[in-house]
Amino acid sequence: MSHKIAVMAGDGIGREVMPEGLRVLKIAAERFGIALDFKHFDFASCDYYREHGKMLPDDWRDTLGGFDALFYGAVGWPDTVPDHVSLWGSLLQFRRGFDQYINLRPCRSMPGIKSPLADRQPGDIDFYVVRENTEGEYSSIGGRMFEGTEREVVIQETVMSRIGIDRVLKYAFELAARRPRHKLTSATKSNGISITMPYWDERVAAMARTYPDVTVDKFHIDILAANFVLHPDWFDVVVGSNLFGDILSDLGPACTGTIGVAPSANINPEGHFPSLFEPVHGSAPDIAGRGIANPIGQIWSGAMMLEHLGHEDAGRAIVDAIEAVLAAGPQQAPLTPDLKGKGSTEALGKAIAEKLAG
Ligand code: GGG
Repeated sequence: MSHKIAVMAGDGIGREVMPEGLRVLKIAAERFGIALDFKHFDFASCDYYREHGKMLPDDWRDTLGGFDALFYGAVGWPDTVPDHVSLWGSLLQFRRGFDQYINLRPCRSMPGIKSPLADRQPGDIDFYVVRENTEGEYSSIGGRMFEGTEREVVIQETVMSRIGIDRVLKYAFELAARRPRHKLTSATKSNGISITMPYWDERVAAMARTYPDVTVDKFHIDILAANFVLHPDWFDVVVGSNLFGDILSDLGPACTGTIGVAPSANINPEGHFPSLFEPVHGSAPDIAGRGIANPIGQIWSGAMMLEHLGHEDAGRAIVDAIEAVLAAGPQQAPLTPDLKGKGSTEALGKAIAEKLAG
């Protein structure tokens, strides 16, 4: 049976890293006898917006709903479309419309990548950020009053629901229970944000009673961010709200050396809707068009997609190939400049594909 994959490269370096993600997926498909049927779409990009005045066609839900997974690049081209318009018009529509309420973001030291944290060695950092992905601070509920006057006021609500919190906590606890250290850290800020965050803490305490084998700690987001830098080896599964999870899942990979390698999965665990796989990084207009973007975040996201589709062996083989190429170092492998190499996006993608092919 063939897996139907909708491919949307999006904007900026999304268009450069996507071909490498696909190159590696095709090799994995050949090697493991998996049938992948890719269909490309030009929407969810600022070019599409320029032409159509919107990021997505009106029937996007019907168009994409029948796919087994969505493979996305990056969104944002602020010269053309304000960032909040492009993000809300595309990625956030997918997350909400397809109830992808888990954003799973692994953060791991990789061979050959030097962490900017002085005494860290590869292997020290190995955790997951589980980000709530459909509500929280990303509500878009609010507005402006007295616009354009000196009395101008803006307000935006944070929305936290019991169902929304419990389902992401359940996923995070289950993940922690499966991992060797059985450890879960909750990111909060309940001293300053005095209504929603204490409620989050209450739900964590309630859920913890169901998982006696999981050790739970909670940190305020400010000191947690500091501890990501000072003690990244403390963490195993870190769960947080939409905004906190977003910030921590950039900071975590940055502590390993580059966010260019970081993948993510936007998951609808029940499988009622397609899940979406994308690198953590954005469209990076500052380096777009130069062919130097690191394709590993996209390639690793492809590995997560294969695992999600039931092909753990193929996903694992892709990550092994990534690690083998990284381990060779910038003298032997065409690593991109963020990895202290002089290689191009394409050369690095090809090196990983060749390693995978064996
Ligand atoms: N690769 C996905 C992408 O383009 N991300 C840009 C971004 O700003 N994402 C915000 C978010 O994940 O909420």
